[in-house]
Amino acid sequence: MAAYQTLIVETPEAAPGVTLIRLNRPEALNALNTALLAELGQALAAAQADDAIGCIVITGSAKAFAAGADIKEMSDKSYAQMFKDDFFAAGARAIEGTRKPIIAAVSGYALGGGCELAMMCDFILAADTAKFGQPEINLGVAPGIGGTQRLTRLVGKSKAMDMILTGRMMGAEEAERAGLVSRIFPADTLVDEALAVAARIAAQSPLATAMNKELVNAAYETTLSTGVALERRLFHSLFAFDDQKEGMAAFVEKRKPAFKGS
Ligand code: CO8
Repeated sequence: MAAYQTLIVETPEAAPGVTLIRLNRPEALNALNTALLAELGQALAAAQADDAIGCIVITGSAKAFAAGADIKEMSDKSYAQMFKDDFFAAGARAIEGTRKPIIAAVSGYALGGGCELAMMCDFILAADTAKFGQPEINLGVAPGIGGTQRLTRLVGKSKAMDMILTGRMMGAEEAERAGLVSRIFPADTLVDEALAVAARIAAQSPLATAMNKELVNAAYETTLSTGVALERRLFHSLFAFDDQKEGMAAFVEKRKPAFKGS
């Protein structure tokens, strides 16, 4: 497996079919810089290309998932540089372009770009210590990799405005109530729980999983009637795969399915 400077990437034995990506810049509370986002893109591309991998977990440390974009890297940049580099767009595209499910396992701070990274994942599992926020207003700027758009869709306008205009943090329970987080676990079991969830996903048909992910994401991009029509088409198309025959035969024969991704 490739050596990374800002990540620790593993395929844990206890979670077959899962790539675990740990953000690893402890000196900066895992702040996202150009190097980290480039490596994250590489790690995601490797997981996407590996047929043995069915799900990806991104996590940080106990103290911080990621405390934002790296303020020290950004502070002196000019508009021309930001525009020319299309700052962080490549990193965002790498995450958005991954067809396998990505779970964010968030402990501690998920602030600014860290909260945005978590929201770019397919769902968020949180430790009871998690703290989410979009504090960019305190720096005289705004979220830049989707925070104003994704937080608003996830928690609604009132709470998104409250979070973004005040820069306050919200804890795990408020985040779960608001719909930002799907489940909360005790901090010391979070990664193991996330790996168990990911292993369960990785054991399903990879074809059906990719289509399900595509369909849920379509709900954000289209009207209800177009989304429902797309769902019906993809549902019908799933009957072209061996995995549909295997899944339904296994149910009838009262055994576990063995999906092959064909
Ligand atoms: N960038 C760079 N370094 C950071 C960051 C960061 N975002 N966050 C923490 N660090 C560093 C600190 O500078 C410190 O380094 P050092 O020891 O060298 O001084 C080290 O990490 C530890 O941090 P603290 O001593 O501050 O730890 P505390 O426990 O006292 O506080 C906090 C933790 C509350 C999380 C605090 O560190 C903090 O407020 N961090 C900044 C949070 C923030 O403002 N995040 C938003 C950043 S802007 C952003 O994300 C924009 C996203 C869009 C960009 C996309 C562009 C297109």
